[in-house]
Amino acid sequence: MKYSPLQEARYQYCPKLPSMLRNDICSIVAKRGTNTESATDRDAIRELFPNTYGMPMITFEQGQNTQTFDSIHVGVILSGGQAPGGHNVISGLFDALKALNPASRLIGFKGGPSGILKNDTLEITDTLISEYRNTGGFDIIGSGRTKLETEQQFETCAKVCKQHAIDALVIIGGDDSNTNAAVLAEYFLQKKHPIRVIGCPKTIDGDLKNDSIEVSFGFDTAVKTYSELIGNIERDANSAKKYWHFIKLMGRSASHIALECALQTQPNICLISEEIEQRKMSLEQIVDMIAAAVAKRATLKQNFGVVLIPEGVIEFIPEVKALISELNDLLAKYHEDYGKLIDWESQKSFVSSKLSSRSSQVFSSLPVAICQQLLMDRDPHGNVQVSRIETEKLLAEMVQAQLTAMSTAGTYTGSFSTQTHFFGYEGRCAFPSNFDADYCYSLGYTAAMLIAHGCSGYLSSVTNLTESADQWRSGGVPITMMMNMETRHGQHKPVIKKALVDLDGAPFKYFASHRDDWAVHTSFTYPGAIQYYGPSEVCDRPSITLTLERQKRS
Ligand code: FBP
Repeated sequence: MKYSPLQEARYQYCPKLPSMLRNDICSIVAKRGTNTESATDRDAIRELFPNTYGMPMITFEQGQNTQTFDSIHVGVILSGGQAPGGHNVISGLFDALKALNPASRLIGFKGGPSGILKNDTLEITDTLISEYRNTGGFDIIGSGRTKLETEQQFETCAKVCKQHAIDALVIIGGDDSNTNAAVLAEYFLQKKHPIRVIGCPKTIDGDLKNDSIEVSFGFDTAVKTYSELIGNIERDANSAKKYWHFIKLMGRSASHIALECALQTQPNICLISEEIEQRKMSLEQIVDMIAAAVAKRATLKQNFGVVLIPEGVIEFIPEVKALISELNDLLAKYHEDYGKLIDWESQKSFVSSKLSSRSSQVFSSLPVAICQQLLMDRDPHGNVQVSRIETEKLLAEMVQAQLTAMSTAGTYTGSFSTQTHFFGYEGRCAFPSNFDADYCYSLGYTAAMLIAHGCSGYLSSVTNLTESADQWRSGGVPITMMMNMETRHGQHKPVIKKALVDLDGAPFKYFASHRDDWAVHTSFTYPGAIQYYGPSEVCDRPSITLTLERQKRS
């Protein structure tokens, strides 16, 4: 096969490990801290996780370790959406397992969690992994969104692991997949299945973070990829001076991606869903706010600009949130009846007749395409697939209508033409930035160390990430420590708390203190492409969000 020159060059890249992990693997000791507690709902979570609740934090340190490591058989699963760096988690895991004992084996389950249920495997060998080092994507074994959550599934997992003599499973996933990893670890201990379970924090959305997990992997590369594209669009807008660009950005519920891209590119407007919810802003108010900025720039003869829109914003607008919640119930309850309706008119009147009068009003005020997108199939967690809702088009159309009204009223004179974009899939499989390549390799390496030291129910953790990689710290965080109880599908369940944008946090505050200026005066910045070679301050820099968050703490 012929590879691109960059791919060839990236094969040669040696990911940086924390200096402590570069020691002879047998001279690393696991230091156990004091016992931990979950953030909230302690009694309920302790009761659900009698074997794994309260375990101590683990930190790897250099020390005298006379232990010899037996060969270990590990199974690995990639779960959920792609995120740059997944292949490096697997390479770090592979290299550490071989360093611990060359007879160790790594078995990949293909196509995500369903791979273990179907016993669909692929052994990771030196030759295979060498094709994937430092590359984007999850194509080495594939990924999927099947949830491992029932006792029957857990028993199948145990059976399949036994068949392959697997001692430990590594689940690379987001908050839901790692919640399931914790439940599986607890189940295996309760049933005395000798299989350890370790999680790795993945998602471009950046919403799996807390005091012990500074960032999920993939976020860094994804935001840098989108920021390059946004910067290019800003430069085009500033050159042609004729379009307002409405850009929707992936990220599911949280606005971390939109916020980071705003910090990197200084657009005229960036909506932050968490703020919209807090301020209870209606769709009309959001449209008014954007139209006011457009009108203000028109007075300066700047009939162009850039608006960033987090993909989940629609769910944070109170009246649409209420509508979505009613639609969720309605589609669950009348699934069969609704499925029999074939044309839009009958679907629309069926849905409208079942909604409350307020939601019915909101539903009929939305363009047909948006109504249809709101009615599409839910994801396996029962959520609306926000990546499929064209909020960027909705807002562009509504702002256009508002400006027409303002023009008639004589409060706006300008020209308004729009272009709409959605950036999401473009960033999920990019070549990982040096930061993600190093971070992921270290996470995989750490996962192997946790397994070798007998841990189960832990999330691999690498911290101190705003320092150079040699100063990073490596260890494990008990997953139960990150949990709280939430109602999901009408049931009270333990889940890892999703981290939304903190409106009191340094990244949002920085953005909020500059946005009024950015809205009116063209202040675009052009980050350019991710740099893989060159000075460290250009190639290894972490995201602005991470830097601002950590500055506050240090
Ligand atoms: P994960 O939470 O599994 O990491 O996936 C994140 C994400 O990229 C979201 O930002 C997006 O809304 C969703 O996946 C899209 O899902 P799909 O790949 O199924 O279209």
